[in-house]
Amino acid sequence: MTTSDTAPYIVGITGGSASGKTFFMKSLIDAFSKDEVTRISQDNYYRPIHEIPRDENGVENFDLPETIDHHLFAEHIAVLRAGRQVQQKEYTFNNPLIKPEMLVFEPRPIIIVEGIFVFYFPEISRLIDLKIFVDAKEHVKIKRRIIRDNNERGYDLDDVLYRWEHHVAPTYDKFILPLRSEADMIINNNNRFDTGLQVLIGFLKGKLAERKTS
Ligand code: UZR
Ligand code: MG
Repeated sequence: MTTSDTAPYIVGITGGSASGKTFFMKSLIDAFSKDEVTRISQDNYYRPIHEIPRDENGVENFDLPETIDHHLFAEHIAVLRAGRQVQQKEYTFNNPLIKPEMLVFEPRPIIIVEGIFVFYFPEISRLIDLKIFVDAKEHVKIKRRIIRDNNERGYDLDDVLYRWEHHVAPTYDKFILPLRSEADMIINNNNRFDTGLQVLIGFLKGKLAERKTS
């Protein structure tokens, strides 16, 4: 048996903001037992708010690659792949009502890495074994984003629309969409992704079975 037979299998999930990456990832994880999968999200690697660049109107732009501490993110993925645990403080989207927890990521046979820039940073992209792009139409994404940002992240409608036009959409065109062609699999998520999800679950179960017999 070589080391690569037992190294964790790294699945990278990307796609535009509010395309449903996190929900897809959670649905995928639900198909496995706890000791089989670990998820590690780019969200927890945002730099502190005072380091986030501001646009010409003085609004923080969280949609630039430099907002992410990608060296640390890549290092943590590599450590997991090497079979060791990592710890990282939870990112609470600058919501003062939430107290961040210390997250503990265990090395497990499948590691899911998720975020808008996981294909973009070469240091991260080269660690990914299977690349998945979650795709959705613009109007579907913006609707989801309005609902989510209001409910979970505490932004009002004007704020969401401003960020969409000035930050989210330009980033999608510049840094995310051009990498869709690198994906091994595209999951269309305009209303449901069940079939794509089942295909992926079957593939990953096969990978786990191979490990057990090798
Ligand atoms: P997903 N983001 C926030 O809304 N607040 C923060 O403190 C940090 C990030 C947003 C970010 C990006 N842009 O579009 C989105 N803004 O999180 C990425 N504004 O997360 O892929 O789950 O949509
Ligand atoms: Mg998300």
